[in-house]
Amino acid sequence: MAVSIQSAQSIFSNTEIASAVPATTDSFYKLSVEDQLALLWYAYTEMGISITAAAPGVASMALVEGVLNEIKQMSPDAQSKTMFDLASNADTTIGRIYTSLRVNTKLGFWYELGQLMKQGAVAPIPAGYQMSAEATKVLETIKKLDPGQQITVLRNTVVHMGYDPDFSQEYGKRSAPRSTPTAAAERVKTKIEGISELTVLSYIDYMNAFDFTPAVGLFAEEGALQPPFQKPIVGREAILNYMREECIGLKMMPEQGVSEPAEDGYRQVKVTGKVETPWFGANVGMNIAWRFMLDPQGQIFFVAIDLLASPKELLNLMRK
Ligand code: ECH
Repeated sequence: MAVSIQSAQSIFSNTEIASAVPATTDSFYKLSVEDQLALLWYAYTEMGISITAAAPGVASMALVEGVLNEIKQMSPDAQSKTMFDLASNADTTIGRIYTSLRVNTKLGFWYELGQLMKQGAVAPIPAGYQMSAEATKVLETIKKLDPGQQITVLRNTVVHMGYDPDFSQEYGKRSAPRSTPTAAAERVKTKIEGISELTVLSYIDYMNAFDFTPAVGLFAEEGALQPPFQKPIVGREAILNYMREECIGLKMMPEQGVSEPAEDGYRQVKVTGKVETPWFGANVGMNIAWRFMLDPQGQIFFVAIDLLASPKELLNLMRK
């Protein structure tokens, strides 16, 4: 059988991913919108991991200052309704603006709103609000997840708010802004125990320097990148767009890996380690696996990024 993106998806298939994340997200969406907002508030305030106030250079907040000011001027009821509308994907002006924002700006928007709620400048979740038994259960589940999984659930809910008339996860849809890569003198060369493939080492080095053009140059023309819990993003242009949107400020710390020949001159490489997001910095290290399929020319034909079920999985470098 020839190697295809579909067949590559199942390399190292014994990798245990954090399936609690999609499961919890599904049960979250079954709750009423009031419960969803209350749950997010409690999760956010009770999780005990602190968010880095100004994830620098990440959120262009100028874009949302206007909306935040508008919300501040509203009556408390209108403020609560605005949040309700965002969470229920209602077609409103703010919902449309929100949808047009970059992922990190959406996160920044809610971060600011959360601060304003804490200060009392924006209506908080009504004191004494009683969540349903079901919502309490979902909250308890979230509290038991490891921090990397908790912030993934939070992030997913924020990304899906707002009104999108033609909702799609396509990254080719609009182009993301370029960023400034780290200067050559400040870059560090990654070492990964068990890995000597230059493609893999260069991938991590370019990603850590936010130098996305050469990072994408490591992919085969029709290569694919599959983010956690998502479908593969196919083709260099779409991958570049995705990286510009999602990878600014990420710190990748691969630790160990294995590399083995696969069929037709391909090679499969699995690397495990930690990734930090600028929002939580060293407070949250996500346990990650990269499963690469390199083509006979050494280009990245496919790479899946998995959020691992537990730290124990970092040591699972077995084939299959
Ligand atoms: C309040 C109540 C009302 C409702 C809401 C509220 C506010 C919520 C707030 C939430 C903030 C959440 C945040 C979450 C950030 C999460 C970031 C994550 C990043 C993961 C990145 C990974 C990267 C992996 C990758 C690698 C590659 O090699 C290729 C690319 C890529 C409380 C007011 C809503 C404020 C800030 C989880 C795993 C390694 C795939 C990207």
